[in-house]
Amino acid sequence: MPSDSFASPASIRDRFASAMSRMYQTEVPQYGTLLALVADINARTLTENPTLAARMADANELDRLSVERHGAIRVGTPAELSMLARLFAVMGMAPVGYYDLAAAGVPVHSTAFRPVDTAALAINPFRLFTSLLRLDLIEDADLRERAADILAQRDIFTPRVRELIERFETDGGLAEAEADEFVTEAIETFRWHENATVDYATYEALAAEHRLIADVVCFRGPHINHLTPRTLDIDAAQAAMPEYGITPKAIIEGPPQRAVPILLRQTSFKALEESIRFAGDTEGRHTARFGEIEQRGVALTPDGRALYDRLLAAAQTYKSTSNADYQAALAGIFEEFPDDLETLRRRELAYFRYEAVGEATSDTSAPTDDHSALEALLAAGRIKAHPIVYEDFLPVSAAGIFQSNLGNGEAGNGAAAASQAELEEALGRPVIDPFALYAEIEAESKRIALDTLLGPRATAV
Ligand code: OOG
Ligand code: NI
Repeated sequence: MPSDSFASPASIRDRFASAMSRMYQTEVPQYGTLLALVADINARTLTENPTLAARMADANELDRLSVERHGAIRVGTPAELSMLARLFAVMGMAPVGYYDLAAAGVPVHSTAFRPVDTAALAINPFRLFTSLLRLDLIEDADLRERAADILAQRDIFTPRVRELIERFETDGGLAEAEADEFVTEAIETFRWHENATVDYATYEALAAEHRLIADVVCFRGPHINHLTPRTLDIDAAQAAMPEYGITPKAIIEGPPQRAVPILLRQTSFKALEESIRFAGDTEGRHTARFGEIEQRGVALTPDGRALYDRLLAAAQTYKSTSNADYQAALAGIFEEFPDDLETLRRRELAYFRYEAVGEATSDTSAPTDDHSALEALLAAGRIKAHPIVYEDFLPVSAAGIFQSNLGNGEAGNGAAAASQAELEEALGRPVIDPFALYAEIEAESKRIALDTLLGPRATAV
């Protein structure tokens, strides 16, 4: 089949993201309310802040604002993760980053499946935070085996989605009708089932070890546990939640409010208590599914990230206070972090995408080394620097989100060593280093901008 009759991975991802959103709104009506709240706040923020509206339009970021979402799922076995990696590849999503949550007492390690290049991100940046349960962290050997046996008996994929994934892999793509069918079949994996696969006693035993273990092991599949729209003002969204009948988690995770937002700020509403039917027809309750809001800022370089991690660690002792007190303490501590785009750029604390403005000129006075040429063209307004949006996650924030939905004080086994190699073995490939992706986007945009204005030159940076 000629490749131009294939549906593009980005368009399959786009259809999948909206199908997931529709399914989740039906499953968790409060998520629909959250979407309405975020849409209201974004509209108000853009009206009140025309500079932000203009900057986002200029960077081609307005269109994707309303489709911006991430979700999260948790799987039980390496084989499940391996098949998921193949399923996400159909939609142009690759595993980026490694997150060790065991350090925070959550017995999983994770990666994020997401599109990686600028064009794909601009169409639809949908990503899924995907965690693999670490059964090795269950101390009781009998319970560990029991969990492994239960997981070995389930198949979280429909037979048809397996066929379509194989078709994609052999043919190099899916035709339009197959792509639609793929989306319909793929979302089945993430659907909620109110019937547990185990009896109540087994559920209780696993939940006593860790609530997350029960959530992963006792159901037919990795139900989507939250979806997350992107807000332009998370403080306003957090404050407005009670008015919309939503109870927010205690504090907003991530950096404080700033003139130039960095990385990612997140808050969520508490997981719903849902009724579950256990084998043997016992009825019980389970909390797993919630809603989250994110506000994204500029991606940081390794230097910027080291500064962020140091300042955030200094703020942890204030976390038990109210959100207002915590945010005030955080803002004080983060005064050390430069808060204007130009300083962030010059000190190489954040990543930027460069764009040439206008046509090439035969300006022979242009400096020959790339660095000076770039600075001169920026100063002359002939090149623009757009902050690159952070597309990934933050381990400390993720731990806070997990914990707020598992009941507070769940400690677990914090001592286990991280094992990126194990996760990669299950994935069948290494995870992509997020810093390398941002650095590549920056370097490539710089080269194209300079070539456009000065013609291709011998490149010396
Ligand atoms: C994932 C929690 C992490 C985030 O946005 O940091 C997360 C989970 O609860 O499965 O989604
Ligand atoms: Ni999340």
